[in-house]
Amino acid sequence: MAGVQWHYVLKFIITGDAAVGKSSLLVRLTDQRFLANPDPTLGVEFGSKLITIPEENKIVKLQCWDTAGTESFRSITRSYYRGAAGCLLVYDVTNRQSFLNARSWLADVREHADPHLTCILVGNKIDLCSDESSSAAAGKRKREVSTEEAELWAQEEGLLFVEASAKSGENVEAAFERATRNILDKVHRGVFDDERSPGVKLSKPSGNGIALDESQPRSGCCS
Ligand SMILES: Nc1nc2c(ncn2[C@@H]2O[C@H](COP(=O)(O)OP(=O)(O)OP(=O)(O)O)[C@@H](O)[C@H]2O)c(=O)[nH]1
Ligand SMILES: [Mg+2]
Repeated sequence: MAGVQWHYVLKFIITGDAAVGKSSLLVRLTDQRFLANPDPTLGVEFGSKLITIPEENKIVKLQCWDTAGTESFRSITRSYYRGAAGCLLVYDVTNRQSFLNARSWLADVREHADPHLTCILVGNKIDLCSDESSSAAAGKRKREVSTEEAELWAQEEGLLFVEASAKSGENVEAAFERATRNILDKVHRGVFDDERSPGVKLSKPSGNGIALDESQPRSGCCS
């Protein structure tokens, strides 16, 4: 893959209630770090990351729009859903209301994003309930959403599902990778394509400034 910057660019959105850890998941993905006191997102934030899908020998650039969970920004953030190929629908496993509210975030996504979008339900903050017996003593919150309940709802809605922690990093990259594999599978089956799907772009042999494999012929107006 020498010389190739990316084979696909995919647009992702990250949505869910305020304070469930959306920005923290994105910072973990892009910078491999955890901010204990991040600022709430005012509108949208952006992050991008190259990931490799080894079995396909492909480099994928994820362009991620991290949206505010605060209700007052909802009409602004909805406008960023358009054309997204992937969505991380995030709730906090220690906050049941954030799981219940995921239904209305999903309804919004389905109304405004590509109908073929791949959505992965992410139960964040599992570090807080890694050891339930000592969590009360340590002043930690207890789990309020079981893995089984969330998994069942995800199945009913046709969502992928994973539990993760932006704090420890557990399953964060894996969540994006699972969604990416699912999107690439849709690309191979023709569900998404470069022409019709604004959130999916394939590298082209010329004209867009992308460095290509040395073995590919180069084109140019003056050669
Ligand atoms: N223990 C723990 N805390 C987390 C985790 N992820 C985020 N937090 C904390 O949860 C709080 C909210 O995190 P944010 O990433 O700002 O949440 P958000 O979903 O982006 O919130 P908005 O931008 O307001 O919608 C912060 O105090 C984070 O440090 C996690 O995996 N574990
Ligand atoms: Mg945020």
